Amino acid sequence: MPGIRGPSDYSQEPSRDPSLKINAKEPFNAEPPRSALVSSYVTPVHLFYKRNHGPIPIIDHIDNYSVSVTGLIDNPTKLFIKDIMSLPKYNVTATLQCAGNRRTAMSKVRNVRGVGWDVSAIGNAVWGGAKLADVLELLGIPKLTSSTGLGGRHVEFVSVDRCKEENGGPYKASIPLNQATNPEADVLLAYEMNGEILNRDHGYPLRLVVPGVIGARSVKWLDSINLLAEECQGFFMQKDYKMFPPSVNWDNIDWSSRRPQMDFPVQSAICSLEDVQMVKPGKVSIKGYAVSGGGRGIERVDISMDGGKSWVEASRTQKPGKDYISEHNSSDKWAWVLFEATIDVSQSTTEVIAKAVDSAANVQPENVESVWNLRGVLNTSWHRVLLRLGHSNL
Ligand SMILES: Nc1nc2c(c(=O)[nH]1)N[C@H]1C(S)=C(S)[C@@H](COP(=O)(O)O)O[C@H]1N2
Ligand SMILES: [Mo]
Repeated sequence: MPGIRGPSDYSQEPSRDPSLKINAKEPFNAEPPRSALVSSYVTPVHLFYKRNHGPIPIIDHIDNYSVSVTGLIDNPTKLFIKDIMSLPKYNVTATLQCAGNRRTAMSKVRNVRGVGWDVSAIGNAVWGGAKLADVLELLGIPKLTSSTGLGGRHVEFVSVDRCKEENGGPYKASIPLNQATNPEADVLLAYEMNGEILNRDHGYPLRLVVPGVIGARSVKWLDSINLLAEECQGFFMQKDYKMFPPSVNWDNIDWSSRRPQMDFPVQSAICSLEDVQMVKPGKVSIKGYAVSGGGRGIERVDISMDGGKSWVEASRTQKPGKDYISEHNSSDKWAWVLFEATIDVSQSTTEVIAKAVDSAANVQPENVESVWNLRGVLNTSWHRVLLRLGHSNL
């Protein structure tokens, strides 16, 4: 098959924006600077974080490219790009977030394993493609199905890439069939990002986008779709991206005791300031993002300057643009909110805290200690930045 490259052949990587902060070179893992992240509601493709576990596949000969559909389905078949493009096209604005976002801050409490990320392993894009529910219907599986006649209850997505964690095999993940066949879940087989053909880094020619769910389930470079009785047994579903309490360590870990992480929790971060930032006395603008998983929108974002004793509400800066609206446009419940507040700084040091509340009244946890876990996933603790008055300006 064209495009397959060994798990350590990095000779043909695409070129990337030089402003990205590289957290790992091979595989390529990079995030934009904080301030660039919140300068637009829709994250430009070149600034969108890139999270990989192997070399980027090369898939050309697009007319020959197909996704095989196998497993517990009556008519195993092959899907070509033209089959997917013949279905109604949807543009879904959805925020993709890596479960490892903000891991670096978690590892400062106690060391964790995984690529270090600041607060920008997240981005908001307009994904264009066919709804998975329509694709499965085309293959004979009706909408809102939880089990196929042959007992398929999970849909597995297997990639073209090759990863060390899978012993040189492809990246893969699965979602439950009832989510896959629910048109309201907005799961897409996407071939566009922000109105352009998907680029190589983000899954060209076809990727899965599972809105509201950790990025790890949005498999890039699709090779096959399999109907399974059980969830995918791949590394990233079974030996990674699970939720463990702070008491579990590498000696007592029991992977089988936990479920794979799916929906991400409520999250926010201040992006106009670094963790420790020199400022002039007077007005300081606070800008950032807030998002929640599972289609739960953001209710509000609170800002504190006294360790959480009192709070003021931030305002929403950017409303969804009209840029990519098509005839099948969906709502923005999967997308982040950008917020802004102006504070007055007079003390020599001030800690500024942001915390978001989602539509189900879920709130970010106060301390990173209470959510610490050995893999360093889902650090959603209150985001804190320390402002110091710059002496040269006094
Ligand atoms: N085939 C494949 N799909 C993948 C990955 C990967 O390494 N290989 N990484 C996953 C993870 S962990 C995340 S967070 C998102 C990142 O998507 P992006 O690089 O488009 O931002 O892709 C997911 N899909
Ligand atoms: Mo991720």
